[in-house]
Amino acid sequence: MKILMTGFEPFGGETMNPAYEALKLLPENIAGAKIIRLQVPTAFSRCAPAVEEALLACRPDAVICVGQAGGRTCVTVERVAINLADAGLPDNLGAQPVDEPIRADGPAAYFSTLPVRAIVKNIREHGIPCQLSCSAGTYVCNCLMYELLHRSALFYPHIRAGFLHVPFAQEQAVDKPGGTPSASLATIARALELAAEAVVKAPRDDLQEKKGLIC
Ligand code: PCA
Repeated sequence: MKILMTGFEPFGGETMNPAYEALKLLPENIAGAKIIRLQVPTAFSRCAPAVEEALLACRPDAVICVGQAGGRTCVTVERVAINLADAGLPDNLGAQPVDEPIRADGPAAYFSTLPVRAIVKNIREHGIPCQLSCSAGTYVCNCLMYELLHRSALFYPHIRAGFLHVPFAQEQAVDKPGGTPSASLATIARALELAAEAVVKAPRDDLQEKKGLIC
């Protein structure tokens, strides 16, 4: 089994993105699965093509995309991506869509095809806080999740795909107001490792297949 794990470039004035920094700490092999890492541009127009290029080159069985959600208190597993781009700040190429559909002809939303509950359970059972999330936001992460699920629904239905958000790394919180939530890169990396392990071990019984929940 092969798992493609992606993390974004730094954005919004940050000098690091904990998503990709944590991925760099992961082993090459998790629970027997080969891990392929990819850094993705934090740009609405570039993120999905970059991941699709890697899909075609690596032919993974699953894709776990990861992004920074500054302000969140723990690792969160996203359940749904929505067909909306609404950026509170410009992306790394200066694009700042407002109230735009990601795909004018696309459905309103896609559910993650990763075993989201099994991921949360595995991370929590190893002593790391983790929660399900019902919103990946409306910025570049949601765009990548939506585009990935759209493309996989149409062209790569055998690939399980979804998204995790991670909090700021401790290094990023040093210069922010007291109380800004953060986690160590080692903890974030361990959570991502446990997420990959859950994907390897969980049977393929995701929401879409069980309940036909493609909206
Ligand atoms: N987080 C942003 C985009 C890139 C990233 O790591 C987001 O949540 O949309």
